[in-house]
Amino acid sequence: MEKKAHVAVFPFPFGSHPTALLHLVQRLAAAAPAVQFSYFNTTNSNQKVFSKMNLNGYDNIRSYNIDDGVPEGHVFSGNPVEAIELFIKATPLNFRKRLEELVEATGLKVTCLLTDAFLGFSADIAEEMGIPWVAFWTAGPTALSLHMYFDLIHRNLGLTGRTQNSEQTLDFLPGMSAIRASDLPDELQSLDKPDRPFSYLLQTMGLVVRRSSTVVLNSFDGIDPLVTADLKSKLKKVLNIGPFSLPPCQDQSGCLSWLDRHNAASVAYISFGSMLTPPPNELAALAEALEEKKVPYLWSFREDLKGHLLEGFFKRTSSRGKVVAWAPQSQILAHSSVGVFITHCGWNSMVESITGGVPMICRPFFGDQMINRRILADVWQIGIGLEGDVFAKAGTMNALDIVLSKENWNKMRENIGVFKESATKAVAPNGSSTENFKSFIDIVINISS
Ligand code: U2F
Repeated sequence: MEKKAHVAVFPFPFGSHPTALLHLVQRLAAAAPAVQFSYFNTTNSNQKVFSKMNLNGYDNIRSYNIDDGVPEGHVFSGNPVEAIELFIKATPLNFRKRLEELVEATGLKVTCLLTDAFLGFSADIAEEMGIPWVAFWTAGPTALSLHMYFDLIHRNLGLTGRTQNSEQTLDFLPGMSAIRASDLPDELQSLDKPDRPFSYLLQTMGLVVRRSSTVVLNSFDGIDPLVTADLKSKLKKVLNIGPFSLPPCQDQSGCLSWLDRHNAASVAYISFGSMLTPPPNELAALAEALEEKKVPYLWSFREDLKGHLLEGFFKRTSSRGKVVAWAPQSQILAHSSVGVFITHCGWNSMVESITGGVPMICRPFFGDQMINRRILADVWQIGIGLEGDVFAKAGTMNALDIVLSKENWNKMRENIGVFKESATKAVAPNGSSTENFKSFIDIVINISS
């Protein structure tokens, strides 16, 4: 019987992770129309990502709903980690069960497992099935490397909590001399037991990712060459296939035409990604700073405006500010009117800012964001952090002054230009990322194993 390539895809259903993976699947499905892609995701997340992306005509992508681990009638406490932990507790059974049902019902064997790298249990599933595990790491190479060096970091720094050894640098690791212990995400700060499921998931991933046949990143060879070379020496195969932007939403609120009416490099674009909102006191401080400096702003603000603490600010400043619930971010960052991006330093946002050539003001919160801030502010010098690492009125006004001053802005633009040039080369025909994507297709559609 002829064997057909069938790729089972497991996303991590939070933040931009599932969209980023579905975007990759879409590109693969376009390049390999004879291959079947089965995308297993929680019902909620499936609804969200499939409504955001136009997959009309992609008959070779099918979605399947899996259990999200939320007990019936469960009332959430408001802590965003709760949904993540419930989901993790339901893994890997939820994925396995649905996958087995599908194979049994269709007789279509799985020939490759393509998953978010967070889902380290995929190593076992792929091994049992005798197929390759291709892991998509949605953040940057330094964060991946830090997870892989988890044991060594703990041995060298003797970490027992965030306050300890905070200024100590990680200069014992290749390409990490600027990173400080305090930049490490919580998941790497202490040796956690399975009672903290997210930390446990990531710590496990750091160990098992070596078993993947390939790790794919939204990065390019010009970024962090030392870290990337080290990753290449430790992993079986590393493919930088970026930079790519996640598909932007429709510009229903007219953000781009609003930007057209502004001077070059004058507007502050503000977004904290797909999961975060700064605490109320920081939101107020940021708003006060923007108002006092009279900086035109475009704010992607996911909260309900009615009765919100900032409702008055948005009304008062409506002649020079625009607030939208979700913005076509990559297009905004490519617009010449945007002078600064006020960001949480999520990896995709950072990549889009580099591609658009926009200097950043950083307010990182968790995960890899502190690492990204350290690199982009201290090493690449394409943005700056905030005094005390939080939004306070004076510090934010100061940061706006620094980034928007002609001399600093030009210098940062020049620094970004170096990355932009290497990014452009990477995705050009015959560029490294273009070639790596071709290898990625070959690996994913190969059915010899
Ligand atoms: C998690 O980050 P997020 O998903 O919160 O943030 P990003 O990686 O920056 O991705 C946000 C994406 O959402 C898009 C934006 C990015 O592609 O263009 N977007 C948009 O289209 N419109 C909007 O109004 C706002 C955003 C995590 F929190 C980070 O620490 C990780 O680095 C990241 C990747 O693993 O995932």
